[in-house]
Amino acid sequence: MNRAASGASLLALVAAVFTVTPAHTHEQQHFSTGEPGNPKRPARAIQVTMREIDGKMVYIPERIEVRKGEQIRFLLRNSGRLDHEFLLATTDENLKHAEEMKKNPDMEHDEPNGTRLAPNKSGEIVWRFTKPGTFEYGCLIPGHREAGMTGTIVVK
Ligand SMILES: [Cu+2]
Repeated sequence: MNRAASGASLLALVAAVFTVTPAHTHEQQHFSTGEPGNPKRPARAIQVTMREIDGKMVYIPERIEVRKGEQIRFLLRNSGRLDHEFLLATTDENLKHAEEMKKNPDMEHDEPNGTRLAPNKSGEIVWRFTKPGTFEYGCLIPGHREAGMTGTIVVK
Protein backbone atom coordinates (compact mmCIF):
# COMPACT_ATOMS: atom_id res chain seq x y z
CA MET A 1 0.00 0.00 0.00
CA ASN A 2 1.39 3.41 -0.82
CA ARG A 3 1.62 6.24 1.63
CA ALA A 4 -1.41 8.13 0.38
CA ALA A 5 -3.58 5.02 0.57
CA SER A 6 -2.52 4.15 4.13
CA GLY A 7 -3.02 7.79 5.10
CA ALA A 8 -6.53 7.63 3.70
CA SER A 9 -7.36 4.41 5.56
CA LEU A 10 -6.01 5.95 8.78
CA LEU A 11 -8.29 8.92 8.23
CA ALA A 12 -11.20 6.57 7.66
CA LEU A 13 -10.34 4.79 10.91
CA VAL A 14 -10.16 8.06 12.84
CA ALA A 15 -13.48 9.13 11.35
CA ALA A 16 -15.00 5.80 12.36
CA VAL A 17 -13.76 6.20 15.94
CA PHE A 18 -15.23 9.68 16.18
CA THR A 19 -18.53 8.51 14.74
CA VAL A 20 -18.73 5.76 17.34
CA THR A 21 -18.04 8.05 20.30
CA PRO A 22 -21.53 9.55 20.73
CA ALA A 23 -23.09 6.07 20.86
CA HIS A 24 -20.59 5.12 23.53
CA THR A 25 -21.44 8.18 25.56
CA HIS A 26 -25.06 7.20 25.36
CA GLU A 27 -24.31 3.71 26.65
CA GLN A 28 -22.73 5.10 29.78
CA GLN A 29 -26.16 5.21 31.34
CA HIS A 30 -26.24 1.43 31.42
CA PHE A 31 -23.36 0.98 33.84
CA SER A 32 -24.73 -0.48 37.03
CA THR A 33 -21.89 0.82 39.20
CA GLY A 34 -22.07 4.49 38.23
CA GLU A 35 -20.56 6.38 35.35
CA PRO A 36 -17.18 7.13 33.79
CA GLY A 37 -15.54 9.93 35.74
CA ASN A 38 -14.40 13.31 34.55
CA PRO A 39 -10.58 13.35 34.67
CA LYS A 40 -10.63 17.15 35.06
CA ARG A 41 -12.55 16.97 38.32
CA PRO A 42 -10.97 16.12 41.68
CA ALA A 43 -10.83 12.45 42.50
CA ARG A 44 -9.61 10.35 45.41
CA ALA A 45 -6.73 8.17 44.29
CA ILE A 46 -6.79 4.51 45.26
CA GLN A 47 -3.96 2.21 44.35
CA VAL A 48 -4.84 -1.35 43.36
CA THR A 49 -2.15 -3.94 42.74
CA MET A 50 -2.81 -7.18 40.84
CA ARG A 51 -0.54 -10.15 41.29
CA GLU A 52 -0.15 -13.87 41.82
CA ILE A 53 0.85 -14.99 45.28
CA ASP A 54 1.08 -18.47 46.87
CA GLY A 55 -0.80 -20.10 43.99
CA LYS A 56 -3.59 -17.52 44.15
CA MET A 57 -4.35 -14.42 42.10
CA VAL A 58 -5.29 -11.36 44.07
CA TYR A 59 -6.07 -7.69 44.19
CA ILE A 60 -4.51 -5.63 46.92
CA PRO A 61 -6.61 -4.26 48.55
CA GLU A 62 -9.52 -6.66 48.15
CA ARG A 63 -12.09 -4.32 49.65
CA ILE A 64 -12.71 -0.62 49.03
CA GLU A 65 -15.31 1.69 50.54
CA VAL A 66 -16.50 4.83 48.79
CA ARG A 67 -19.21 7.39 49.38
CA LYS A 68 -22.10 7.74 46.95
CA GLY A 69 -21.24 10.45 44.44
CA GLU A 70 -17.53 10.15 45.06
CA GLN A 71 -15.14 10.13 42.14
CA ILE A 72 -12.26 7.68 42.37
CA ARG A 73 -9.08 7.51 40.36
CA PHE A 74 -8.00 3.87 40.38
CA LEU A 75 -4.25 3.63 39.94
CA LEU A 76 -3.84 0.09 38.68
CA ARG A 77 -0.62 -1.85 38.67
CA ASN A 78 0.03 -5.36 37.45
CA SER A 79 2.90 -6.69 39.56
CA GLY A 80 2.31 -10.27 38.46
CA ARG A 81 3.75 -12.42 35.70
CA LEU A 82 0.48 -12.83 33.80
CA ASP A 83 -1.97 -10.45 32.19
CA HIS A 84 -4.72 -9.28 34.53
CA GLU A 85 -7.89 -7.28 34.25
CA PHE A 86 -9.80 -4.88 36.42
CA LEU A 87 -13.49 -4.70 35.55
CA LEU A 88 -15.96 -2.78 37.66
CA ALA A 89 -19.44 -4.29 37.59
CA THR A 90 -21.96 -6.26 39.58
CA THR A 91 -21.05 -9.85 40.42
CA ASP A 92 -23.80 -11.07 38.05
CA GLU A 93 -22.44 -9.04 35.16
CA ASN A 94 -18.89 -10.21 35.75
CA LEU A 95 -20.01 -13.85 35.94
CA LYS A 96 -21.88 -13.56 32.63
CA HIS A 97 -18.98 -11.78 31.05
CA ALA A 98 -16.59 -14.46 32.34
CA GLU A 99 -18.69 -17.13 30.61
CA GLU A 100 -18.34 -15.27 27.30
CA MET A 101 -14.61 -15.05 27.84
CA LYS A 102 -14.36 -18.83 28.23
CA LYS A 103 -15.71 -19.18 24.70
CA ASN A 104 -13.56 -16.37 23.48
CA PRO A 105 -10.43 -16.16 25.66
CA ASP A 106 -8.69 -13.55 23.54
CA MET A 107 -11.52 -11.07 23.89
CA GLU A 108 -10.00 -7.68 24.54
CA HIS A 109 -11.57 -5.13 26.80
CA ASP A 110 -11.46 -1.48 26.13
CA GLU A 111 -14.39 -0.25 28.12
CA PRO A 112 -14.58 2.76 30.40
CA ASN A 113 -15.23 0.50 33.39
CA GLY A 114 -12.35 -1.85 32.82
CA THR A 115 -8.90 -2.46 31.50
CA ARG A 116 -6.42 -5.25 30.91
CA LEU A 117 -2.78 -4.87 31.87
CA ALA A 118 0.29 -6.84 30.83
CA PRO A 119 2.87 -7.68 33.53
CA ASN A 120 4.63 -4.62 34.97
CA LYS A 121 2.18 -2.25 33.33
CA SER A 122 0.13 0.45 35.00
CA GLY A 123 -3.19 1.94 34.08
CA GLU A 124 -5.87 4.26 35.34
CA ILE A 125 -9.64 4.38 35.53
CA VAL A 126 -11.59 7.39 36.74
CA TRP A 127 -15.02 6.42 37.94
CA ARG A 128 -17.89 8.13 39.70
CA PHE A 129 -19.99 5.92 41.96
CA THR A 130 -23.51 7.25 41.71
CA LYS A 131 -25.43 4.36 43.21
CA PRO A 132 -25.25 2.87 46.68
CA GLY A 133 -24.69 -0.86 46.92
CA THR A 134 -22.08 -3.57 46.80
CA PHE A 135 -20.19 -4.05 43.58
CA GLU A 136 -17.03 -5.78 42.57
CA TYR A 137 -13.91 -5.57 40.52
CA GLY A 138 -12.89 -8.77 38.87
CA CYS A 139 -10.52 -10.35 36.40
CA LEU A 140 -12.38 -12.23 33.67
CA ILE A 141 -9.46 -14.07 32.15
CA PRO A 142 -10.46 -17.77 32.35
CA GLY A 143 -9.32 -19.31 35.62
CA HIS A 144 -8.43 -16.06 37.35
CA ARG A 145 -11.71 -15.48 39.13
CA GLU A 146 -11.56 -19.06 40.39
CA ALA A 147 -8.04 -18.37 41.65
CA GLY A 148 -9.33 -15.53 43.80
CA MET A 149 -9.37 -12.50 41.55
CA THR A 150 -12.30 -10.51 42.81
CA GLY A 151 -12.56 -7.50 45.08
CA THR A 152 -15.48 -5.78 46.75
CA ILE A 153 -16.56 -2.16 46.49
CA VAL A 154 -19.07 -0.88 48.98
CA VAL A 155 -20.76 2.37 48.02
CA LYS A 156 -22.39 4.09 50.99
CU1 LIG B 1 -6.18 -12.00 36.31
